[in-house]
Amino acid sequence: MSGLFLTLEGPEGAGKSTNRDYLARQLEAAGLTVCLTREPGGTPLAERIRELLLNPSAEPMAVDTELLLVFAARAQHLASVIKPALARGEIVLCDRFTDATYAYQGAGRGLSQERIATLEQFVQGTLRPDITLIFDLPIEIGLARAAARGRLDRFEQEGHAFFEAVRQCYLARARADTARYCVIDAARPLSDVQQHIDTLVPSLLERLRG
Ligand code: Z5A
Repeated sequence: MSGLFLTLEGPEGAGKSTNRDYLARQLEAAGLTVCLTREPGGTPLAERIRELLLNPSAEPMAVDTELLLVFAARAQHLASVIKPALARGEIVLCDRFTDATYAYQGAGRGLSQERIATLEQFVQGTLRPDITLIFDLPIEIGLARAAARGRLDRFEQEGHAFFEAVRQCYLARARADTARYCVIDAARPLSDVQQHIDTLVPSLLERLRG
């Protein structure tokens, strides 16, 4: 794989999608080919699984079902989009990936990290993101941003403790591997966040070309 795999993570409303698009524009302006994608989803079949995961339904979804659907979508996404793009030497910018599984299904739903790690190994083999940007902010601010958009999805209907556990899981993962993770203060105004992103671009270019 000759490309670079970069993921964007963080709690609700942290600005991942906004800043993924901003970063893509910076990298494309520098002459790189960018593959923009997201999870759950990223392919027609995986987007159908996303609908199952996000849309509230009358039948409560078992936690193991949720976990397996997340990894089923990921297997499809890896095979159809991520691995081919990396093989072409592109930079893949993915809005959420397996860190979200550790945060939401692990810390949020209470599934063991070992069970998630087993599926991670099964679906991904040795493939891991090269770089993960964590957009961190107090959950009240993120939820207010998400709520301003209107109807809440199945995850956004969870309570404060769920989202705090998600946030703390992301921060703990970042502390455990400072080479891969970069934590960005996403509570600041968008222009400040994007200035921070600008400072990361030269090192991303160096890693891709070097
Ligand atoms: N999920 C899971 O459980 N397990 C997994 O393994 C994976 C995912 C991969 C995906 O939903 C859900 O799937 C997610 C976890 C679960 N949970 N939820 N909900 P999603 O993709 O619809 O939602 P999201 O990933 O949480 O993204 P989001 O809520 O759309 O937020 P965002 O992408 O981080 O933010 P945004 O859309 O860029 O910005 C939100 C608003 O804030 C928007 O109006 C912006 O203009 C504004 N914004 C952004 N930055 C700023 C700043 N700095 N200041 C002020 N306003 C800002």
